[in-house]
Amino acid sequence: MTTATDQQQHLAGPLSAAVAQLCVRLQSQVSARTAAGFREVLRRLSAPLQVAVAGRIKSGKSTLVNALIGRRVAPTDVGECTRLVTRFQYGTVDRVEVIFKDGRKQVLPFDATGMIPATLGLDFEQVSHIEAYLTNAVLRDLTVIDTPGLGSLDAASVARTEQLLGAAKPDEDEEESNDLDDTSRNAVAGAEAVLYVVTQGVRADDQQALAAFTAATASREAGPVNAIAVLNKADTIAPESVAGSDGDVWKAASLLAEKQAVSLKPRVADVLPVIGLLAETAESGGFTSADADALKQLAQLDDVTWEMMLVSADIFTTWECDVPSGTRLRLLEKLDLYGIGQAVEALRQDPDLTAGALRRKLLDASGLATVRARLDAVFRARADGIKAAAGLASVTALAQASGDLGERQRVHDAIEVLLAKPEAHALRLLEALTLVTSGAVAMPEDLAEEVLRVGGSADVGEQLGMQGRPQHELVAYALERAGWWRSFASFGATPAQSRVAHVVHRAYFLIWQQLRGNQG
Ligand SMILES: Nc1nc2c(ncn2[C@@H]2O[C@H](COP(=O)(O)OP(=O)(O)OP(=O)(O)O)[C@@H](O)[C@H]2O)c(=O)[nH]1
Ligand SMILES: [Mg+2]
Repeated sequence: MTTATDQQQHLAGPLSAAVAQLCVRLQSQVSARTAAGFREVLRRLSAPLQVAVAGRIKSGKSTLVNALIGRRVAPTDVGECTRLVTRFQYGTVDRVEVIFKDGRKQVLPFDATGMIPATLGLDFEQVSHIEAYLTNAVLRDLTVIDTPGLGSLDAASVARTEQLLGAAKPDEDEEESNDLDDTSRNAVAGAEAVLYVVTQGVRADDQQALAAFTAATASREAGPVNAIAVLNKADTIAPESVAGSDGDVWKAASLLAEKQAVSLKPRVADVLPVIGLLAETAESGGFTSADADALKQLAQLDDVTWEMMLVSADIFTTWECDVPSGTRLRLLEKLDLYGIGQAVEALRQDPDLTAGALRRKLLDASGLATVRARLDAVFRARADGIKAAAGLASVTALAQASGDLGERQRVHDAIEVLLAKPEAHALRLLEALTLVTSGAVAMPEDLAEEVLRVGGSADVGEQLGMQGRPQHELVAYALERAGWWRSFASFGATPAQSRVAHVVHRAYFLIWQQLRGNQG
C-alpha cells in the first residue's frame, strides 16, 4: 500500500504534495474505480515530469530526443518503431520493453549499435508502446516521450497516438493499477509538458499537427507554462529565403523562429532555432576522431574546390577528392553540409583543434544549450506547479467520468477547499493563465499579456516587468496593479474575466506583501 509519506519523498514540491494529500484523503469517499484512478494520479505525481516531443512526420523528433538524452538510442528515419510511442525513463539498468495492448511485456534487446531496433519482428498491431529504461542522468527528473509524427491528413497516426498515450503505463509497479479501466486511464494519461518540433515552410501543417497533438493528449491544454517549441533543421534553411538574414543561416533561422513564435502564440512563449542532427552527433558520442581527421583533410582543400563541394550533397560526395567518398557520406549523415562547413571553417581558423574541441564547436553551433536552458527554466523549475495542475485536472476528469453525483460533488468540494488555501494560490494562477492563453476566457490583449507575465515567472522583477528597478518602485507598482485588478473584477469584467481578475489581484497582493516583508 502506498502512503502519502512514501510519495512525498519524490514529489516535486508543496503543490504536488497538496494534490497528493487530496487524493489520499478522498480514497475512502469514492467508488473503487475512481479510487484506482486516484492511485494512478498519486503515482504520476511522484514520477519525473513527463515531456512529450511532438510534431510532424520527419521533423526530427527522435533525433532531438537522442540529443537530449545524450545517446543515440531512438531509431530515426525509417522503420516501424518510428510509428510507436516510446517512453524514455530513468532506470538503474539499461532495458527496453515492448508493452502489448493486452498488458503483456517482452524484453527487447538493443541492436548492434546500442539502439532500439527499428523493426520489432513482432506482430506490430498487437503492440501498445515501448518503455525504455536508461541510466542516463538527464532522465532522473525528466521522462521523455518520443511520439510518432503527426501529419495533417494522418487521422490514423492521431488515433494511434491518442490510444498509445492513453494506454501508457508509466512504470514497473503497477499491481495497483490493474483494476484501472480505459476511461480512467485516459483521464490520467498524457504528457504533462510538450516540446513542439516545427520546421521551415509548413506552418499551416505544423499548426494542425500541434492541434491534433493537443486533442490526442486528451483535455490537458498546452500553453506557455508547459510547452516550448523549437524550429528544427535550422541548418537546412536557405538564408536567401529570409529577408534580413545577410546570407547567414543561423540568423535566418532566428528570424524565421521569431515569425513562427507569432503564429504559434499563445500556445508557446517562443520558438528556439536548433540543429537536432548536429546536437545528436555531438552529444551522443557519434563524432569520432576519424571524423575529425577527415574534416582536417577537407580543410586543406583550396577555396574554389571547397566552395564547389559545399554546393550540394551530391557534389560533396562525388567530387574528386582524397577523402574517400564513403567517409564523406558518413560525415554527411552525421553533420550534413552545414555542419561540415562549420567544422571546416573552425579548422581553417585553428588547424590544431582537437577532436574534442571540434565536437564542442559543433555542439555550440547546434543551439542545444539554449534549448536545454529553456527546458530547465520552463519545465524543471515549474515541475511542481505543472504536475500539480495536471494531477488536479486528472482528479476532476475522474470525478466527472463517475456516474455518481454525490461523489462528483465531494471531489469538487475538496478541490475548492484546496484551491482556497493561500499556499495553493500558485495553482490558481497557473489555471488562470491557462484559461487566458488558451482563449477559454477572452481578455483584451494588453491584459492577457499582463496575466502571462505575472503567472509566467517565479521572479518578482519579471512578474512586474520591472527587472532591476529599485524596491520602492516595485512595491508601489504591485500595490497599484493589485488595486486595479480588484476594481476590474468588481466592475468592467464579465463573470469569467472576473474570476481570473480576482486571482491576478491576489497575485499582486501577495507580491506586494512579500516585497514589503523584504523591506524589513
Ligand atoms: N539536416 C538536418 N537533418 C536532420 C535534423 N534533424 C533530423 N534530421 C534528419 O531528418 C530525418 C528524420 O529525423 P527523425 O528524427 O527520424 O524524425 P522524426 O520526427 O522522429 O520522424 P518520425 O518519427 O518518422 O515522424 C533523419 O534523417 C535525420 O537525420 C537537422 O537538424 N538537420
Ligand atoms: Mg521518430
